[in-house]
Amino acid sequence: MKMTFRWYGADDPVTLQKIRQIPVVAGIVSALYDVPVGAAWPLEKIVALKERVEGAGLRLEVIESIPVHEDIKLGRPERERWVDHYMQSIENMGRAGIPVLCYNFMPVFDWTRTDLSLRMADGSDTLSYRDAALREIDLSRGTGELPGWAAAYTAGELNRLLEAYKAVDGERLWDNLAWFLERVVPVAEKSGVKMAIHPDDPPWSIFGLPRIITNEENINRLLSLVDSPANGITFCTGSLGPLPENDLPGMVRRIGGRGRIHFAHCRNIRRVGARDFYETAHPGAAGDVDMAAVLKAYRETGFRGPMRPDHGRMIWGEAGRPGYGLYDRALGAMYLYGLWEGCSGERKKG
Ligand code: DNO
Repeated sequence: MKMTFRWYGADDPVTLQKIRQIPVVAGIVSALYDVPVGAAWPLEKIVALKERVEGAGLRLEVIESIPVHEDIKLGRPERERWVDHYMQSIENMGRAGIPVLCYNFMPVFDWTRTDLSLRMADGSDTLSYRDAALREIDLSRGTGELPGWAAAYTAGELNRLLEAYKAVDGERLWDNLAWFLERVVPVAEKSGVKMAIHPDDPPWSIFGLPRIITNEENINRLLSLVDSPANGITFCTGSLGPLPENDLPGMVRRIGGRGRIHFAHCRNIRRVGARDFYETAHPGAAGDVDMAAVLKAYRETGFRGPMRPDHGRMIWGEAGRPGYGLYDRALGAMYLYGLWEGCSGERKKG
C-alpha cells in the first residue's frame, strides 16, 4: 500500500512542503485545474505537474480526476469529440508515467452535502448530508448556493442540463457508461493506466438524477461492462458507507481479490437516519465504518495501490477547503498507516 494525500495544486494552502512532513505520506493525488472540462490534457502540463511534485520529494501516484463531459453521460452526438480528447488525456498520462486515473460518472453533481460546517460537541466542524435538507435546496439560481462540491453552473445552464437528463434514466446512464468504457479502457490498457471509477456520493439519486455506482451488485455490473484489469474502481468507504447493506470489508475482499480496486479512499461516516449522515474522524470508533476490518481486508488481498485519507473535519481552528484541511487528514493518514502496519508488520514508508 502506498499512502497518498490529495493536493489541489499551486493554490492549495496545504502545500507540498507541509504534506511531505506527514511521516507516512510519499505519494500525491492531484489534477490539472486549469484545463476546461472536455479538453485534452496536454502532455507538457502533466509532466510539469509531476516534476513539481517530485521537486518536493514526493511522487505523483494518481490523477483525481479527469472530469467526464456531460455530453458523454447524456449520450449526445458530441460525445465522439469529447471521448477522443479523453483518450488523448489517458495516453498522455501513460507517457508521463502516472498509473491511476480516478474519475466519476455522476450526472451534473459530484459529491454533495447539505451542510459544510456542522458543529460537533468537541468544537470541530464537519460535513453532513440530510435528505430532507437536500429537497429544500432551490436550484433555480444555479449551483452558487449549493453546499459541497463547487460545480459552477448558472441557472440557465443548470436548467438545460436537468431538462436533458429527463431523457436519461438509470439504464440509459449504464448504456452511456458502457459506450465510454468500451472506448477508453483499451486505450488505458495500452497506456499502462488503470481507470478507477469513484462511487456515487451519496449512493442514491439526488435532484431526480440517476446514480448507479452505489453498491456491490452495480460495481460488479460496471466491472463486467469491459472485463479488463484496467477497468477498476476507487473504493470509497465514505461514499458506500451511508448504505448499511454495503458490507465494506467483504466488498474489499471480493472486488480487491479480483485485482479491481486501484485506489483506496478511506473515510468514516455516522449514519443518523435512512438517508442522513455526517462525516466523522477516521477511526472506526468515531463512526459506522469498521476501518480496522477494511484495512485488514486490504491486507488480505495484498493491496499494493495508493490509499488516501479522505475528507477531514476542521479542527484546531483551521479554515480551508471543506473536507480538505491539513490536520484531520494528517491524523487520518497516521491512523490508517498504523492499522496497516499493525496488520501487516510492514515498516517501510509508502
Ligand atoms: C470528494 C472526492 C470526489 C472525487 C470525484 C472523482 O471529495 O472524493 O470529488 O474526487 O468524484 O471523480
